Formats: sequence, C-alpha cells, structure tokens
Amino acid sequence: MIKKETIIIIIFSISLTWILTIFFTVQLPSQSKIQDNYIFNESYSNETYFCEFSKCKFLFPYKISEQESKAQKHMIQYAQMAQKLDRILILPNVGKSRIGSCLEYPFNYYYLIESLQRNFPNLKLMTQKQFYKWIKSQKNKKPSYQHIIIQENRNRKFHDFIKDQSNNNNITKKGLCFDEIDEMDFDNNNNYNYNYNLTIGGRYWKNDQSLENLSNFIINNLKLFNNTEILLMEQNFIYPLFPNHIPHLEYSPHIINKAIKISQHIKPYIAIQWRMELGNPLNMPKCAEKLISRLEDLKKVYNTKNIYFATDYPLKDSLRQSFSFHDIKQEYHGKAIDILRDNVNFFSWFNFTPTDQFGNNMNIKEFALSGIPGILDKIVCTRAKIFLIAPPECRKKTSSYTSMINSERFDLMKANVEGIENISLEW
Ligand SMILES: *[C@@H]1O[C@H](CO)[C@@H](O)[C@H](O)[C@H]1NC(C)=O
Ligand SMILES: *[C@@H]1O[C@H](CO)[C@@H](O)[C@H](O)[C@H]1NC(C)=O
Ligand SMILES: *[C@@H]1O[C@H](CO)[C@@H](O)[C@H](O)[C@H]1NC(C)=O
Ligand SMILES: *[C@@H]1O[C@H](CO)[C@@H](O)[C@H](O)[C@H]1NC(C)=O
Ligand SMILES: *[C@@H]1O[C@H](CO)[C@@H](O)[C@H](O)[C@H]1NC(C)=O
Ligand SMILES: *[C@@H]1O[C@H](CO)[C@@H](O)[C@H](O)[C@H]1NC(C)=O
Ligand SMILES: CC(=O)N[C@H]1CO[C@H](CO)[C@@H](O)[C@@H]1O
Repeated sequence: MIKKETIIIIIFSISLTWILTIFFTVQLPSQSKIQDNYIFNESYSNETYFCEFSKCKFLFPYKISEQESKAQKHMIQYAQMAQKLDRILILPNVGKSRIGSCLEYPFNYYYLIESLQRNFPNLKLMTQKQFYKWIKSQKNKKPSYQHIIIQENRNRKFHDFIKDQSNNNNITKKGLCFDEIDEMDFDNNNNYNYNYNLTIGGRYWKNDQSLENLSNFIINNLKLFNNTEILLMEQNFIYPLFPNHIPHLEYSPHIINKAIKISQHIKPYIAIQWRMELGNPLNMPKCAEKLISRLEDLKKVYNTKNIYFATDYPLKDSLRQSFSFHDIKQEYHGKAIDILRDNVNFFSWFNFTPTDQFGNNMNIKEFALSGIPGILDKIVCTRAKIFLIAPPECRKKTSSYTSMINSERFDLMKANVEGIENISLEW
C-alpha cells in the first residue's frame, strides 16, 4: 500500500514539475519579449541590436491631427499599421495637448510607453529623439524615405492611392520639424517633389467590415514601400482605420499621481466639465445660472461641498487650457465664468502647485503650455463622486474627452472603487 502511494506521489510530483515547467517556459518568453522590444530604454537604442536580422524600417507619424484624447486614438491606429508592416514605430513628441514632431516634450511626458507596449508586445518602438540620433549615426549612407498623406474624401465611395506630383510637396513647409531630413534620401533619388495620397472614401467607420476592408487596402498599398526605410505619415482622417478595439494609452505616472493627490485633497467632490468651444456663445450666461442652481441641489442630495471645475476657458489671465478655443467672447463666455465665480467656490488646477515629471516646481505658464492641465483635469474628473457635464445647448455636441472620462468612471464603478456615485449627470 505504502509503496503504491509513494509511487503515486512521485508520479504526481513529476507531472506537477512538468506542468510548472511547461507553464513557465510558455509564460516567460512572452513576458520577457516586452523587455526585448522595449526600445525606449536607452540601453536598447542601438542599431546593431534592432536591425540584426533585417533592415531598420520605420513608420513616423510626424503630425497627428486633433487634440490629445483623439490624437492618442490615432496613435493606436499607427501602432497597428507599424505592426502589420513590420516597422519600428516612432513616438513623436507631445505638448499643447497634441502629438507631433514640432512639440517640445518627449512622448513619455504624457504617456506610459509600457501601456502601448503591453497592447503591442511585438511592436518595436523608438522615441523621436532616438530616431534622430539613429539618422545622424548613418554617416555614410542616407536613409531613404517616402512621404504619405492619409486623408478622407467622404464625397466618394472608393479608396485610392496615387502619386501626387504637384509643386506643393515640400514637407518641411507642411509642418515636419526635422532638420535631419537633409541627411535623408528621398526615394533614393533626391526627388523632393512628390508624395503619395492615400484617400479614403465613404463612411469608412460605419462597421467592422468596412474597416477591415479599409485597413487591408492601406496595408497592401504601404507594403509597396518595403524597400524604403522611413515612411513619413501625415494625417488627415478623423476615425480609427482598424476594426480592433484597443484600450487607450495610460498617462504617465507623474500626471496620475498628481491628479490623485488633488483628488484626495478635495474628496468627496463634484467635478464639473464645461467645454465652451463650439457651444453657442449666446447661451453661456444662462447655462451658468442653470449650473449654479443644479449645484445647490446636488450639494444637498450628496452631502458634498467641494467643487472641481474643468473648463477650456482660460481661468487665469490669458493662460490657455485649450489650444483650439480662440474665439473667446468676454460678453458671453467671460460673463458666464463671472457669474459662476460670484456664486460658487470652486477648485481648479490653479489651486495646486504645478510640478514637472521629476516633482520639481514648474513655472505656471510653462505648465499651461505643456498641455498637462487638460490631462490632469480629465483624471480628477474621473475620480469625482459626481461628474457633471453641460447639457447639449451649452456645449459642443460630442467630445472624446468626455467619453473617455465616462468610460473610465464606468470601469472604476464596475471594479467597486468607492466614492463614485454616478457615471455622469447633465446639469
Ligand atoms: C534598461 O534595461 C536594462 C537591461 O534590462 C536595465 O538594467 C535598466 O535598468 C533599464 N533602464 C531603464 C531606464 O529602464
Ligand atoms: C549594440 O548592441 C550590440 C548587441 O547587443 C552590442 O554588441 C554592441 O556593443 C552595442 N553597441 C553600442 C554602441 O552600444
Ligand atoms: C493630394 O492631396 C493634397 C492634400 O489634400 C491635395 O492638395 C492634392 O491635390 C492631392 N493630389 C492629387 C493628385 O490628388
Ligand atoms: C522646403 O521649405 C523650407 C522652408 O520653407 C525651405 O527651407 C527648404 O529649402 C525647402 N526645400 C525644398 C527642397 O524646396
Ligand atoms: C473593399 O474595398 C475594395 C477596394 O477599395 C472595394 O472595391 C470593395 O467594394 C470594398 N468592399 C466593401 C464590402 O466595402
Ligand atoms: C517587396 O515588395 C515586392 C513587390 O512589391 C516583392 O516582390 C518583394 O518580395 C518584397 N520584399 C520583401 C522583403 O517583402
Ligand atoms: C444617470 C444615473 O445613473 N443616475 C443615477 C445617479 O444616482 C442616483 C442615486 O444615487 C440615481 O437616482 C440616478 O438614477
């Protein structure tokens, strides 16, 4: 009997060891892969390391349209493109709530690069700065490049990909801040004078099938450049190009930590988001009055006195919180804010010391220009007890910014995070 049991135990331990061995050998490589490909780490930004097996090939989306919430969605489209084309994705700079080569800060000033890497474990990434360094390192040989515009034309049904030989194709003029371009070789020929237009027709975003079709069209055409080292992408489309639903990028820990500090300092609180741009200016003062009376009710119902106010209106001097809101009218927008100020004691990002990614104090103007306040506001709104948004007559119709907050709040509530009462309410 004892012998039999021992044998069973031995057999059992052997199989367990095997199961564990198999489990770990299967698990470990996929985890360590993330490290291997994680080019952002300076110790990896070495051409020999990356281009051992094939030529170094890059996709550089140097100019991403729209503001941060939408721009990061576009970035995820380029990540899918780069992965399918087996190219290294260059992460452009950020600043002023945008993503693009002309901006001041590195990509990880806004985003946690690991969160992109987590969703694309096989994709190789390089920051703009590392990429420029690589170009400079190509002493004797000029890397080849091609410029491609992806744009929409909703007036027709088909997609096409054509060479554009008109005279207005100087990409430096088109907004590529990139002196290193002189060290590159256009189409192996120094012929600066053309680019390719990839024009998307119809309502391409309407369903997964048309996106599937579109993304195949794009990939098949871009594959024609398989001998060109660098694809410079200019973007003029609004919706995602690929059917896959990929989580949004996570923000950098320095922003999240700061937002959580603010949130802890004022909680429980009601967060108000009021994006005035593109709302009818004439309605603004009335909207402010309606907001005030709604706040009075909510404060009682939820026994909450702190208010956090997130807006695109410049709350202090001319310090911008939005880089697209130019048509600010004192008699409407300004008046609405004055009414609010006279009646509500609110917090905003101005009540907290601005700091940089190292936690050092930062000049407030520089902080505003960095575009961090918009992201900070977004996270503070995400954590509020009540998230109050403007009714349709007081705002722009749809906002990716607001939907991002709502979807985060939905997830936090689903995870039973305490202190979040509702996803959102309109005032
Ligand atoms: C870069 O990678 C090396 C090797 O894995 C590691 O020792 C180092 O800490 C990493 N550096 C950073 C800044 O992550
Ligand atoms: C680049 O990487 C290779 C392979 O890991 C290594 O042998 C070489 O020393 C590295 N070169 C530099 C300049 O770091
Ligand atoms: C290519 O796109 C640009 C920018 O939209 C446009 O100005 C140009 O006319 C287009 N070229 C062709 C040949 O369609
Ligand atoms: C493109 O435009 C820039 C800025 O206007 C100019 O400096 C450059 O010489 C132009 N390049 C070509 C090839 O025309
Ligand atoms: C898919 O794209 C091709 C090429 O643009 C087009 O001819 C075809 O009609 C499209 N099919 C659908 C279902 O959209
Ligand atoms: C590049 O594309 C051409 C045709 O466009 C094809 O013949 C060739 O095999 C491709 N090369 C690689 C490395 O994929
Ligand atoms: C939109 C929404 O979910 N509203 C709810 C917010 O919470 C109160 C109670 O706390 C409900 O009565 C609302 O229906």
